[in-house]
Amino acid sequence: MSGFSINRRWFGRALAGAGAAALSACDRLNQSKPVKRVVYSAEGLTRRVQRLILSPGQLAPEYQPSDISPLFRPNGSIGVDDDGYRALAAGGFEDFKLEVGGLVERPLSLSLADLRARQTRTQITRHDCVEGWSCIAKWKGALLGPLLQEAGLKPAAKFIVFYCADLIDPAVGAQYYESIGLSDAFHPQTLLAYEMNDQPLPTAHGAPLRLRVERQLGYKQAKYVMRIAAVESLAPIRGGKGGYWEDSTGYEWYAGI
Ligand SMILES: Nc1nc2c(c(=O)[nH]1)N[C@H]1C(S)=C(S)[C@@H](COP(=O)(O)O)O[C@H]1N2
Ligand SMILES: [Mo]
Repeated sequence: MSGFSINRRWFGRALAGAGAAALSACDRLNQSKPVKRVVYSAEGLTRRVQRLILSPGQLAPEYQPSDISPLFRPNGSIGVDDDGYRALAAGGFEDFKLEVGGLVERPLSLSLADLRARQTRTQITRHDCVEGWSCIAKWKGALLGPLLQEAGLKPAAKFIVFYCADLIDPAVGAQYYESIGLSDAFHPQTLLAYEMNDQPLPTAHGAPLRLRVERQLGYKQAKYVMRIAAVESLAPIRGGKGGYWEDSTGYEWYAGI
């Protein structure tokens, strides 16, 4: 699949073939209430991040509860084959801690209760997989930007990396990972979601925590997120292309839709 690149036209064709139902949901597209500005204090934000926050760019369309897909297709890993993860799941993820580190002033270690106590957002959005299907769901989670501000990004930080619990390729022992730039990280619809359709995030969809980065394709929506790191460069990480699929098949790092 090298040389494979995603563009709108290709994606449109793929959808036309495989996702007619999803497209009709798309056609019914009704913009719900406008996205409220995320509350930031000026403190601890670099100039670069301040600019991103002031002009967040395009918002992803949001949908109505009646648009929610009755069956949201799980894709990629649908669970985690790991004793540590199973123990966390057995305890209802009460002992789960999201680690936020790398190029930050104050590393964080946050339980689900801690995340619920931060700035949260609920949104109904469409997930577009590169394989040509789409589903709509309601997501609730902690906004990523304010968490990064709380941790205090160092000026050198340019990317946020998401490390997942699942071994996507047991043959080579590769865990899933993904990364985004700061404009997506501080976008007002970028969440670490712990609820899907008003229920705790199901196992198949990434329990206990997944990324929702709504202007990007499905493979950027990292599930089973355990650790986040702010970094200056993606080059030293794994295959150097910023994500499992980017490294292994040449999917584009910037999967904007
Ligand atoms: N950790 C992890 N995240 C992942 C994947 C995966 O295999 N492992 N698959 C990706 C792909 S290709 C898609 S389309 C979506 C699927 O999300 P869903 O299972 O909620 O439909 O998750 C993405 N995030
Ligand atoms: Mo996907």
